[in-house]
Amino acid sequence: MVECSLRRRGEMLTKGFPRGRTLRPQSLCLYGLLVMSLLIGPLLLRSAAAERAFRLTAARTQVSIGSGLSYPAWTYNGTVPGPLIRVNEGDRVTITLTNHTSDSHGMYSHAAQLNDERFAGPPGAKELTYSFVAQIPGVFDYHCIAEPVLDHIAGGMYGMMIVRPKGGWPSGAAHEVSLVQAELYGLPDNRGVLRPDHAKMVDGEPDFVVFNGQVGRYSLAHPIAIKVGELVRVFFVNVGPNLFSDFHVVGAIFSSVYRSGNPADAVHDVQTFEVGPGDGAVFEFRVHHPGIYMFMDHAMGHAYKGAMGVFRASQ
Ligand SMILES: [Cu+2]
Repeated sequence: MVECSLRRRGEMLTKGFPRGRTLRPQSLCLYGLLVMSLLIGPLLLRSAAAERAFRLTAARTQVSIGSGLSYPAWTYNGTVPGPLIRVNEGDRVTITLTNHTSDSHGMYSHAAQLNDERFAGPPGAKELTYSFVAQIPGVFDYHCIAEPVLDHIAGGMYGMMIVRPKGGWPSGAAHEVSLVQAELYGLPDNRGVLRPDHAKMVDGEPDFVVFNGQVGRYSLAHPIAIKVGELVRVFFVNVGPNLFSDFHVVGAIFSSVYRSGNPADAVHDVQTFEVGPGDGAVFEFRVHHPGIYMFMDHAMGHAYKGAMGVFRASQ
């Protein structure tokens, strides 16, 4: 069928060729393919965006924050942060949240431009679904939007969504790392279990500030391995819920920082960069010598409460 239709197309095209030139059947097929690709190529490019579906489950989970401490978290899929979600610019993204707990929960992706009741669903609903087109590239916060939102974010219902730009990141391939900064409010009891403290949340006075859910997750004993000279790309989100973060790597200067993770909003040769609660950034850098490179929230009180870690660079 395909061959016949191509031959017919080729025969029609021969009428337009100069006198004295003939086309063999193989040539007709090639010209047919060329014309078809010219006609439908743009359509294929436009439809290259994918349908991406993600299913999350809200749960009450006792999670470890390291150092023998734990707390009763609200989670997506049982982890804090929730799962890292990666899509491409232009993708249609469908989020489905299942909630079998007795609490209300929702899921708001900052990458979605929709009216906000879509993200919480009707009271008592056991399943929430919405779709959006990821129109803007970047690194985005997602979090629960059920009231009190402050407690739900501080309770662990947050994560990162990366929307990769069309055509990829301007600097090309890199060693990619994702870091989510968050605060924990409440001191541990004699069993090491944190008791969430709403008053401290309102006052913005956390007891712990963590990367990827744990105090000391990337300590000297558990560094992130990198190579001298390789491009390192850090996807960073500060989910707060209250504190600003001043992200810094000791001994490195960021060759590029993309505000909100969008390459259209880039600054270069930056020592420290502020990321407010509910915002994100992409940081790129290289180190020039082997050894230890600390990364931190340079507001030192935050670092002392846990917002610090270590890259270990080798040749
Ligand atoms: Cu929630």
